[in-house]
Amino acid sequence: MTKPIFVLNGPNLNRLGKREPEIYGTTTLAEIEAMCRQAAGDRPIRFHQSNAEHQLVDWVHEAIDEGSGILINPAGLSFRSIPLLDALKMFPGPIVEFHISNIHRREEIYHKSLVSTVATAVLAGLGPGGYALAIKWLLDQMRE
Ligand code: DHK
Repeated sequence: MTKPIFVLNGPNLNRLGKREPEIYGTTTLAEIEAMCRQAAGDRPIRFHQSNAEHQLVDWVHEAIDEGSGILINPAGLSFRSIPLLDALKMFPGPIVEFHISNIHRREEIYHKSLVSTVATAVLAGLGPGGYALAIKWLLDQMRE
């Protein structure tokens, strides 16, 4: 059984398409999900979004038990969530932290991600299309 890649999205990402299009573009989360599934090919994807910290922690626990890799856009939880950080520390596989925007060019509050201290790789500023690149990278890690 091929273990799935978990693609996890944090608060407010359900509003993509209408949310600050000058920063995040107009691609919707549903369109991003389709891009991820296409990029993954035969590899199963578990694609989730929640505005609730505890739900993201629960999905990381599922990934610990069942997943091969995690692609996570923690959104605003990147910068303050100890529970999410603690859950990610338990994940044995590769983790890609992903941000649509270049958080380092934005307001100071977005510059220091806790998740980056445990992520295998960090992608920021590539826009919504970057999700597919992150999936491809994760697939390569699983072939090695
Ligand atoms: C999305 C968010 O919601 C912000 O809180 C992050 C990230 C940036 C993004 O670029 O995808 O700071």
